[in-house]
Amino acid sequence: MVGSAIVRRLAVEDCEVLTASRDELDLLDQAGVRRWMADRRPDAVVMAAAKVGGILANDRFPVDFLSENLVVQTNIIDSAFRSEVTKLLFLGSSCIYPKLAAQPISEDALLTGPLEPTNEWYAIAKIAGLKLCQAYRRQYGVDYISAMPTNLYGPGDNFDLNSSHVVPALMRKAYETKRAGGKTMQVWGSGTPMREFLHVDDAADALVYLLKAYAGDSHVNVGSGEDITIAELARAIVSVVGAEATITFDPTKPDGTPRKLMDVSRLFATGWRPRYSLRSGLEQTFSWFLRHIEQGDVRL
Ligand code: GFB
Repeated sequence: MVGSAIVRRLAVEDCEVLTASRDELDLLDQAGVRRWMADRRPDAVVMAAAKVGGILANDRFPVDFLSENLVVQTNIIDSAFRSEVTKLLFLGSSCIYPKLAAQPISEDALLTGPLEPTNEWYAIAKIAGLKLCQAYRRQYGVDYISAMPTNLYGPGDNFDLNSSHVVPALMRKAYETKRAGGKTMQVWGSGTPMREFLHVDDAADALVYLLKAYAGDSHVNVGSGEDITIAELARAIVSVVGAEATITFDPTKPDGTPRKLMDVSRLFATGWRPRYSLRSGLEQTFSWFLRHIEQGDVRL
């Protein structure tokens, strides 16, 4: 989802975009990644590839989230350095911050407290990735930067109910409830956690901006600066989809972090702002979802 959005955004820049599809290159294969990088010799690398998933997948598959991300990111960052890439943008996640960090969470909150247990494996990998970029900068003087996006959603998202994040999951549930003429829609957890959402095309725009304009040691938060409860999000999605469903809550599923609103003042100080409101972003995503169900590339 993020890689495709960055490719769409880079289409209007004066650059040639090199991509590596899953069939073409296994990012877990160190020799393959080194070969790819040495053959292509890019001027800059954006590292959007990662093993990602929603709260349940993170909780159930800790080895995959920790180990695959450590291997993939180390392969790419190390190969980029060996091929004399001087600019690299590493993408992390807002879950790198302590579970109970003061809100909004500034970049300085990193490593000041214990992580949220459902996704600490993924968070540890992402912290290692941003530290590796800092280490390369410190030891070799290369301009490797990191951005920490908030919860992203949009075209190209994963709509599988067991592994997806909350926005695509609830969009699919609302759509299926409406289609079946159902009257209730189930939301995991208590509905009280708060989350900050950013449309992936806004995220891509911010990331390309950072790639062009930012060259600092610290990672930079990328978000919308606003958050809502999961119950409010569920109501917004039900309304966008046009389902007439009452929301019920499943307390057997985890809530995760109670709140993770990021302090985006560093990014906003540059003048950058998202273009989508949450409502317009959900509407855009839902029309993409409907189009792609028709085309058969989103399967329910
Ligand atoms: O999006 P989500 O899976 O990830 O869940 P996190 C956000 C909140 O939505 C949690 C609730 O409180 C979930 O319990 N939720 C309600 C649901 N209904 C659903 C549903 O049907 N599906 C899902 N998936 N959630 C992830 C991390 O945390 O955020 C990753 O696990 C990553 O590591 C990502 O950092 C950005 O926001 O809790």
